Amino acid sequence: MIASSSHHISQFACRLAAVSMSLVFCSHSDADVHIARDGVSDIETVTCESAGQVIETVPHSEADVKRILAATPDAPLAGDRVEWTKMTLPSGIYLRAISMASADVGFAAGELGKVIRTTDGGETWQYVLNQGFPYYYYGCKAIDEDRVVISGFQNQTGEGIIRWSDDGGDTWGPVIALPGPTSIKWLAHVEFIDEDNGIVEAAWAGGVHRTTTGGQTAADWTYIEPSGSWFNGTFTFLPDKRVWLAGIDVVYSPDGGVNWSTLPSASPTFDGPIAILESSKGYIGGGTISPSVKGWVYGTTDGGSSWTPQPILNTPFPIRALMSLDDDRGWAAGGNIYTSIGGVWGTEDGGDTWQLELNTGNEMNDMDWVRFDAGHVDVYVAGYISQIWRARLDYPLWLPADINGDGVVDVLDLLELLSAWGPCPDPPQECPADLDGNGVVDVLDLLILLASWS
Ligand SMILES: [Ca+2]
Ligand SMILES: [Ca+2]
Repeated sequence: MIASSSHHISQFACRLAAVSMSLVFCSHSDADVHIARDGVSDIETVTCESAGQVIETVPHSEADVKRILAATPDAPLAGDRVEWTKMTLPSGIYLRAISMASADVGFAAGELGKVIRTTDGGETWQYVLNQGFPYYYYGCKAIDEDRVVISGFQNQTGEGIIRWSDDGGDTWGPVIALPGPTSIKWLAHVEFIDEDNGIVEAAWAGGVHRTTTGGQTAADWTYIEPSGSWFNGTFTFLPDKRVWLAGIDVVYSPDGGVNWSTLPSASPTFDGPIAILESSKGYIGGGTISPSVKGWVYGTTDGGSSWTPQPILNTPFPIRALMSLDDDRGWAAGGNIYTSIGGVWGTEDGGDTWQLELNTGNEMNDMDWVRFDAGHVDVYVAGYISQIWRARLDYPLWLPADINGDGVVDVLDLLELLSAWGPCPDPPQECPADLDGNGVVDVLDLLILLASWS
């Protein structure tokens, strides 16, 4: 069913126009978002733009997949400092989102109703859902190895939809349509900070749905429209409930999406993906595919209250996903399917310098990371077509109570603490067993150690 009368009229006008043209753009109620209907494949597409500068037209047809598969060369590695490895997965998937539940188990979702799963740490991926047209999934969040939610849209009804699995993707619950904007209801990325609190983007309406009750049914979600235009790319939802999304506007919520304010824009064109750490340091990116193909990243140290006056990174393709491990290590991924360009840029110094770590020759859309062991994390990037890459980085877990530095807190650390019992020696001698830094090794430090026992 068509969701609103204005939407219906727009579609009708497009159908008439499509008789003589394969792709026709019709003006929607919001001038920055355009709906069209492909006269050949009958897919409804939406374009996000501002003042004639376009960042994205989605979704894609089977013909797009065939053409891009034929055109994409094997991707060379950009350097040997960071080794990215291509994972093995089914061919022909327009991947939009990836989420790792653990070092072993993860999920990735894409267009034409496809979800794939790994159970071997990303090495291989297999289908757990393959609905086909008219289902498109642009968001995916694994809350744990069993519970995973996907978000997207139904291309015929125009509904924004989510779907849950409670058994690691073996079976899926009903397709749930979320009541939302009167314009374009389609959903993009989804994030949960715990099992109760989630946010899903109504990206093409500049809105969000939020839940504080797990989001299992449509009634668990509340719709809010902090922008009213469009958002693009990955967004941030921190455990402390701060939220940032960006597109035409940059919007911020301090409380899980209840209250919103508008922050300054970074780019004079428009913004897109946004990644902010708990320290309030972070990045915002964007780019265009028309009339020129290019991208950018700006930085912030105050949660987006202000941005660097100039880009800290300029790229030859739009940035669509941003992610930070800490204040120093971060990534910017993106690309453009229409010119077979894309990859991952990385920084190790908080955005002062960047290098192209991975040249995929195609569009990357989402990133995630997960701890592999006490000494390493796995970083993932996913995108078109059927591309998932993994980098395993040396990144030791910071355990203050790991006094002997072997990556675990155990009886050896306990013995060190007991042997250091009492007042700390005078500086510059170190006092590693004084875990709370109060100058004495005592029962308070013992409690900290026991609380972080491996
Ligand atoms: Ca230890
Ligand atoms: Ca102490």
